Amino acid sequence: MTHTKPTLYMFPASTTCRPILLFCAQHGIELEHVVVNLMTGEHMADAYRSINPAQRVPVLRDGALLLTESSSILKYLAEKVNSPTYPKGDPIRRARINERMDWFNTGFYMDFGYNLVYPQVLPHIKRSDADVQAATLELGASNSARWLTQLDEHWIGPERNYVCDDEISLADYFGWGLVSMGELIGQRLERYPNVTRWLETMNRLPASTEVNAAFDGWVASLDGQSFRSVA
Ligand SMILES: N[C@@H](CCC(=O)N[C@@H](CS)C(=O)NCC(=O)O)C(=O)O
Repeated sequence: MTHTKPTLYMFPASTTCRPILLFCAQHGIELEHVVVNLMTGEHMADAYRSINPAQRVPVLRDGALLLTESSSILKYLAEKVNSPTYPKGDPIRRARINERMDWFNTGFYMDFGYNLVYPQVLPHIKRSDADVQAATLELGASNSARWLTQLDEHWIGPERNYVCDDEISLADYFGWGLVSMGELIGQRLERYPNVTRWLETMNRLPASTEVNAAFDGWVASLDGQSFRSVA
């Protein structure tokens, strides 16, 4: 444990950085921010490759520790401040939180993020062939419908406030970033009332408006464009 502030290499509007920024703001964790501009390709430069060979944000530097993967960063920070959102001494609740974070990180993010939202809003991820782009979006949209249905009916359901139970957990912070990225493509969520209710709860966290400022600006800049979304 160090006494200097950890440094977060991040892009403020990023899906995987916003959960960390929100978690830290809600827990009073101070970070030094180093902005890596994804829009100008700073993450592809040699200087950044030496920090993260995967050339993605976020990365956390805390003393000798250089940590990639947003899910791992959230867990590390939660451990450090002994947060009840990732409770020590409750292996069953932790297992549940890990399960839902893995679910968001693998199936949901791959389809909703990399096969549906990103190819439409990030030029370097858009497929150069129009047919391949259309097929990618089709796959992303149809698989995302299944993931959103599972989140709505099975993980949250009509009875729970959050994705694991009635207490906020790391899985909620993480999932909030991933699901809310749908705003970039104007994703409507009326068909998923429990997801809608949960997102509203997360968006009421005191720090969420400030954390979302850059993201909201990005959403506003895309207003009026037509995108493929989950039907
Ligand atoms: N598995 C990684 C994924 C990180 C990720 O997808 N980062 C995006 C921003 S939200 C990124 O850096 N994208 C750059 C690119 O794809 O070129 C994590 O969870 O940290």
